Amino acid sequence: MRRMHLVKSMSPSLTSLEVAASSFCSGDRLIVHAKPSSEWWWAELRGVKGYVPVSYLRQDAEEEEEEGQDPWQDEEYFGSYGTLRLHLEMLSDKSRTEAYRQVILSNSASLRNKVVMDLGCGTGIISLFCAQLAEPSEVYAVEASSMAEYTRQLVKQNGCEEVVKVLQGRAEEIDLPEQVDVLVSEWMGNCLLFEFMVESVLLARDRWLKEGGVMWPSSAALTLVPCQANGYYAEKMAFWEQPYGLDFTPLQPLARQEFFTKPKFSHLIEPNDCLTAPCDVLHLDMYTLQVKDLEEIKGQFHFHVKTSGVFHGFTAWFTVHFESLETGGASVELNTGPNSEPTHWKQTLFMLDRPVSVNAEDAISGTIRLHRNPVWRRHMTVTLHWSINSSTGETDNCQVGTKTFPMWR
Ligand code: J7C
Repeated sequence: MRRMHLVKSMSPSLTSLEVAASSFCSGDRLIVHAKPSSEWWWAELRGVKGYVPVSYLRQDAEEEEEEGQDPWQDEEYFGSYGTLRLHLEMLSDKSRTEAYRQVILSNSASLRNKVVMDLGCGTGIISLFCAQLAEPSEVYAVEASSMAEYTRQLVKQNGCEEVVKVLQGRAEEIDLPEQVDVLVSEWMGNCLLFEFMVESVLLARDRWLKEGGVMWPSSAALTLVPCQANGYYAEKMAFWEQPYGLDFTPLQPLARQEFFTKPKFSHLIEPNDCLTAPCDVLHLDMYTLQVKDLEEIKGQFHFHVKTSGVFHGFTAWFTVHFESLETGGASVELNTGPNSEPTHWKQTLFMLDRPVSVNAEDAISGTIRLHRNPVWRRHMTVTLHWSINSSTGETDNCQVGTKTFPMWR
């Protein structure tokens, strides 16, 4: 982790410093890269690295402020789920909500007399489906936000209070009177993991799921495709080429920084804008996945371009699977990709800094790395590394690139 520190007084004589080329002054902000001893830290100032005496440093006010903050930002997070806006968005998403309904319906016989936990139940829709479509003995509907008070009313209003017990609190902190047969949750965020609610699900699994119990979803995959994004590129970048007949291209570096640094959530890619067949780059098994695995997740891809076009970036989406409890029953899938009905997650677009023309049969291969923010636990960065190998076989026609996208910090 890089930490900023302010220098509190003039630098001492630097004779003992390895890099004495740069002295520092009161008020300079150093980036501390490592703290190998309590007296000397390895730091950087204006691009020059060296050891600095700790006694001459004081902590940045900004950092001090950050230290008092909750790395999970729960107040803000659960605050936003205490209002209707997000619940309306989730409930209005038919593909999402119907997928869970279908899971309950197609497993209704097996759910008889089972104990279910619905983690992050929101307005309680999944719990209500359970009570309505199956005959579980108990459904524990766990919700941390203040919406839980209303959820309790909704359960009563719909005559399900005998079966559905609403528990308000963080899933990590609540106590259930018994272990559960089924742990169901709708925890997926943008690009699957953003929000990292999945951590709460894994902790609940380890604490409350019976041996041999069922996880819904049972697995998840992240899919990637190299794509064109002509509309978005024109709107944010090509625009500066000739507005009103004038040359505004000096603003393009700024535009790149402002619009292409972070991924674009809520992108809807047309199937025709996919330059290749998509490829699953990550696969999560909800039975074996561990919290520590979330820190860094890596995947690979190999694509073959179908038809010539402009490679503007990569689009990502996810799919989750729900295994069937019924013998021979088909598993249910919720796919948020361009060949399925659009969901409220839409897709996530990662724009390259510069578009690249590609031809049919060119190969695009590389890696993806999801790196969870070590401080802000609901955030991550996505690093894409790619190389394009031309089908014409020209040796100098291999282009490589790397780009790291913060989501959001
Ligand atoms: N404990 C209880 N409720 C939670 C937790 C948790 N650890 N994490 C998220 N929620 C609730 C949140 O308040 C909201 O109603 C829903 O789960 C989030 C669904 N978000 C999503 N991306 N699927």
